[in-house]
Amino acid sequence: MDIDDKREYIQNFSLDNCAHGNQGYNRVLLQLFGYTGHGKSTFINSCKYVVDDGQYKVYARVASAENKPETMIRNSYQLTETITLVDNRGCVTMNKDETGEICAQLGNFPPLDTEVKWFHTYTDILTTVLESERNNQFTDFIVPVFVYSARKQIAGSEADELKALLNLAQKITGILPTVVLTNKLTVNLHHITEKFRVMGVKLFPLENYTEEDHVRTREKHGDLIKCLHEIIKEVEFNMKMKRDPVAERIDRKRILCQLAHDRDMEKQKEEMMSSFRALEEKSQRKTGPCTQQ
Ligand SMILES: Nc1nc2c(ncn2[C@@H]2O[C@H](COP(=O)(O)OP(=O)(O)OP(=O)(O)O)[C@@H](O)[C@H]2O)c(=O)[nH]1
Ligand SMILES: [Mg+2]
Repeated sequence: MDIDDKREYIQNFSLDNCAHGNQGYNRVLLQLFGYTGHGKSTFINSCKYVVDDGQYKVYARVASAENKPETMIRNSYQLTETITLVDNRGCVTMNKDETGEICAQLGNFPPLDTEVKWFHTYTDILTTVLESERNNQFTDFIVPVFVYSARKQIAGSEADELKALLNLAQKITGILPTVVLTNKLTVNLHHITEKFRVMGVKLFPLENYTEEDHVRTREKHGDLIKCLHEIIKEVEFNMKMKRDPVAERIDRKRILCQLAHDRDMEKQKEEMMSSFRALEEKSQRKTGPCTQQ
């Protein structure tokens, strides 16, 4: 298949034509997630450029620099009649509140096209889950797409953190995340691809088109189309199984609430331990150091 055939496949993909029909799904949601400044919004603009095959346009606002968080609203961008890209809010570090929020976004609970606030408690997550009854988002077939920049190093402990995040994304969506590795024209590429390969994920190194540099190249177009084509082929494969969107939604609610509950218990334990330590230190200061007999 050449680039044009693959583009056509993406453009014409319809859930209705899958092995068992649409099974109650009416849209494929490519859920982009990852750290801030790694190129999620730039990837959206690149995807629109290669699939529409027209002029380069900025659809998703891009940060002026990699270290300036830009996207705060969970915006959606329609790529084809069936496929929509979601620019989820990126996180700066992977703390307990942010992983909870990422899971809520990946589970498709917060409404689209509204501002994302980070969660703090179990009640916050529960509220989002209950409020999600207002929207009809259970009819979306969710595909997690992790966006990571090859310019960033992955230190030893960060690899474990990334793996845990990818596992969590798989748990909540039921689909193995695809990894888009932006900035592939970097000296680190080999080192970083090896780190992801051992995690067993599907990896697509590519160079995004940007506002400053969107001169079409066969390689950039080819990499972007190949990535989208593989993602959609995977959707078609997963649709060969009998699925139930309502049951999947219930499972996601259960997983998210359990996660939020576990996090809250952990935090409470940490708070108790630290106030216990503070009390201990205070009482030691009062009694003074032990005198030797
Ligand atoms: N050269 C090059 N620059 C890129 C690439 N991908 C992203 N950038 C640049 O990296 C910066 C950050 O990109 P964004 O798309 O705003 O990153 P983001 O992940 O959406 O960030 P948040 O919205 O803050 O979460 C921008 O200046 C982009 O132009 C790439 O593949 N190559
Ligand atoms: Mg962004």
